[in-house]
Amino acid sequence: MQKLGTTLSSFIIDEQRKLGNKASGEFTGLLNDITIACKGIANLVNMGDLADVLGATESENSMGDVQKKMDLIANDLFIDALENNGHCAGMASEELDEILTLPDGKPRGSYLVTFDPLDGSSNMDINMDVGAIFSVLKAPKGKENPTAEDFAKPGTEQVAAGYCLYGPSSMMVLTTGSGVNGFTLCTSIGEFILTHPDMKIPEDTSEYAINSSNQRFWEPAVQEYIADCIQGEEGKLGKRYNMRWVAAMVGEIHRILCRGGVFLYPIDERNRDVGGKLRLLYEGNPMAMIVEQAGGAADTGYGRIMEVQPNGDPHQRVPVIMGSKNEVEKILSYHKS
Ligand code: AFP
Repeated sequence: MQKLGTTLSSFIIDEQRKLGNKASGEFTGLLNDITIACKGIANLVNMGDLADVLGATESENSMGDVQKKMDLIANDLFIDALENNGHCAGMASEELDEILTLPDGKPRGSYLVTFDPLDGSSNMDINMDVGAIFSVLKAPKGKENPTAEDFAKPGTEQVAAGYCLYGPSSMMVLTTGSGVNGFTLCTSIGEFILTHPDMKIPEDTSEYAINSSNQRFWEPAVQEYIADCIQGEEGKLGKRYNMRWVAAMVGEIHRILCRGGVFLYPIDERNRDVGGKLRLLYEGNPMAMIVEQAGGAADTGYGRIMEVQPNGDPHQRVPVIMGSKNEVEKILSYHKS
């Protein structure tokens, strides 16, 4: 008998059942909304110039990044999918200055969603990997319009996190707190199908990812670790390392989930005043939850990312060192010494 495989929605329903959750269907519905947004984005990313979605706009986001056409389209698709079905009560997006509450009259749900709708969007114009990252938090009960304060929860309070990688194939990778599973989009039937069950990051690695052009700004700990990696067999780490840089965090973390590695965007002299480069609520925390759930580690260099107490700014930044557990620990030992 021909089989369709396990679809993302049937997987989520089954997982909720196993956890004994008295499913109202709302959480499943919320993840379904996110999935629909990602399918819409995947379709346009895949069409590229044929859909007239390449290139920049004249606007900038709150961080001063020039917004690409596809940044804004992906952001609209997330909002459209999330604001109509009564599963979500508010959103925070890389592309929105402030928290987004729902228009009057729209049903409010029990969840808050933060997202970077198109991570690595400068890769769009060169037909390279991009992705979406999202995190789900519980909404405060009985509050019509959640505020920034309601989003200011440490990563340990996330109820789900995931990313969708738009690469040679589109893949949704998801955790609801009991492991990490990967689903590949079958474009013929328009469904994400379970292809990578129970993803685990190898504990050891000899592959790292860092933007080396920032070397002169790094702290001594990172300078020393990378110098030792470059020394290879002759250095203190005693083995040859390989370096990869996709320039989209989704791509780096996906590679690490598939074959191990470490990804660093550390605090440095250029970004120290703002606290790092990547954003805590929709990049650092969701990726940290995925990496930890897959057996890896995720740290700022000075503590676990998911334990950073947010300051109420939805665009707060955080230093990131994450990936294979033993290698992250090695990097942390450079910070300690
Ligand atoms: P965009 O989403 O603004 O393209 O940024 C991507 C990103 O936040 C992250 O995904 C990359 O790891 C990092 O920036 C790349 O930054 P640089 O190559 O500029 O150092």
